[in-house]
Amino acid sequence: MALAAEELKMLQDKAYQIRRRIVQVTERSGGGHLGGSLSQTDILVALYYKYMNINKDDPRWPERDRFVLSKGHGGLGHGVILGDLGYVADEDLDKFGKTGSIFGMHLDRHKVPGVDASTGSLAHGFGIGLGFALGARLKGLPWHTYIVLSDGELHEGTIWEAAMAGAQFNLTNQTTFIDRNRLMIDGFTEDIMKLEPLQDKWAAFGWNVMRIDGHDFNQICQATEDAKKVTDKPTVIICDTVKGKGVEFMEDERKWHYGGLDDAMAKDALASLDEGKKKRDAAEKKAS
Ligand SMILES: Cc1ncc(C[n+]2csc(CCOP(=O)(O)OP(=O)(O)O)c2C)c(N)n1
Repeated sequence: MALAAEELKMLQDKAYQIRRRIVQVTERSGGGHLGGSLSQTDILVALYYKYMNINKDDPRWPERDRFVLSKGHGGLGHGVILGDLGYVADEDLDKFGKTGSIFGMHLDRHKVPGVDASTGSLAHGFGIGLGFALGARLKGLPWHTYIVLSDGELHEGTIWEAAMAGAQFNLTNQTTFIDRNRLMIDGFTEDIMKLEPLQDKWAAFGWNVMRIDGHDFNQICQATEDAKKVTDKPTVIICDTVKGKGVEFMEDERKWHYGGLDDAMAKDALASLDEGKKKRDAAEKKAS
């Protein structure tokens, strides 16, 4: 499936705007988890702007699709999307992480409208998300649950306990995405604790596994739709991504897991994002 050109451009432009805002919020707030917020952006944009059945005027609408950012430190990027959709005010976002703000580094479902699960202690969000899926099944309700994991989280045993439960209960009314950016806080996953072959591990735990480029909207959307057609196993989509995606000097750099930006660095980061967009627009023009 190839997305229509207009829709593809809408998603790409949205991801560009979200990444710009991630940089701006970080500059204003003093610091944030930039690398992982930038790597997860395209996955979240596809879900929030194409797939999720939600209502910003009624954030707790009982039948809404559920979203769990199990990699809770990506709350910066998640918060920016909630701001863009109108769940939270711009002024609140600009106080991200500050004392008295509704935004801590990890989003709190009791403070930030639109957040279904408070996460941050890695790996626990996965079980919460699978619980939402099981809850929908038991109650006969239609919501679909979307869960986003980081690769670093997969080092936690809790993930694999939950994975077994997901297969046991055949939770096909959820889709799990892994932001496979290969980097953690202190280095590459494969240097610290090997995860590959990751597809084989998930398959052995009874899951339907797909592996895609997590920055290619055609692939993200195709996989999201294919996942819903699978009825005999729960699906996990391993998304190969780049930590710091879009800001050249942050890409694949461990030190940008968390950081602050002064005025000059923020300008450089925005210029890098603008340059990427210019190149993409030029390539699109040439192709059309
Ligand atoms: C249970 C738990 N242990 C440790 C941490 C501290 N911590 C925050 S982020 C992180 C690793 C981040 O790497 P990864 O999970 O791969 O995230 P990404 O690269 O997507 O940002 C760690 C260890 C935590 N939040 N929770």
